[in-house]
Amino acid sequence: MGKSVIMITGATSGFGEATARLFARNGWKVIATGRRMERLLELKNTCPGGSVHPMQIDLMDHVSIVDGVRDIPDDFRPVKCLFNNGGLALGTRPMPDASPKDWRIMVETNIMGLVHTTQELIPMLKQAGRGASIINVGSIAGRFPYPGGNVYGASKAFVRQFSYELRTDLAGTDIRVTSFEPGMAKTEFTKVRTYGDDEANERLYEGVEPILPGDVADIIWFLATLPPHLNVNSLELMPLAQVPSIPTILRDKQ
Ligand code: NDP
Ligand code: 8X3
Repeated sequence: MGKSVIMITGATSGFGEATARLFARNGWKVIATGRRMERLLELKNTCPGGSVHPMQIDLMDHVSIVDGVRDIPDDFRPVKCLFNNGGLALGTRPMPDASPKDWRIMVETNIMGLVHTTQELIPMLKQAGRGASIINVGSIAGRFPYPGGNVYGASKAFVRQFSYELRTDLAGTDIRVTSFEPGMAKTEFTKVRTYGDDEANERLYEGVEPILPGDVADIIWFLATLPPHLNVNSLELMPLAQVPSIPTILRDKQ
């Protein structure tokens, strides 16, 4: 039997990169995608030989997704696990000051990119048979609102609901679907959200022990290798230091 294959969106950094490295180390083949090809090549060159297929995809560009999937080499088929991880938040300003340009990028990436990638991969996941899975990255921001979360949080609420809808549409197939919803994690996420502010990134994680990319990789491994008759519908993960938020207006009255 050939090696199992995982396709990871957003494998150039953070959760995606750590997951790519873990799966490659453990004998899987990895289709690693993202916009930054130099990082994908670095990943390929530092993982076991032949384990990584780098694929330049912009999740905002449907055609690049279709072309990338079409060009998957035979020895990276069929894909058994799709890790829909690529995504971002842009901006921290509350409505109405937030930027419509940022909203569009978040919706195109976190929602449309994920949906298009999923549709392109379903035939191959069906072919992979028992044990196939789709793991979608939502966020605790899709459940618990916070000031400035607006469109980002809503895009992640979409991911959670879409995962449940997809699971329903795929009933009767071998494909499992999980909505994975992490909280505060130290990656490049906050740097991207603050338009490249390294200091803001460091400040946010000062004095807390956040989730680390390797923690997420371990959880994705657990999900992807569960016995094939099991489906984790959703998995919410926070660092111990973080709690589900309560509205400030109530907290101040306690
Ligand atoms: P990083 O910024 O470290 O990684 C984000 C990844 O997404 C990069 O590989 C980036 O690749 C990719 N990406 C972004 N936009 C696009 C695009 N248009 N096309 C293709 N790839 C894209 O952040 P994380 O690892 O933290 O983020 C991974 C996921 O986890 C995201 O969906 C995020 O919303 C979610 N999340 C993060 C949390 C956190 O606190 N860090 C908590 C909860 C959820 P490239 O730029 O090369 O294209
Ligand atoms: C990222 C988690 O709480 O920083 O999705 O928005 S949070």
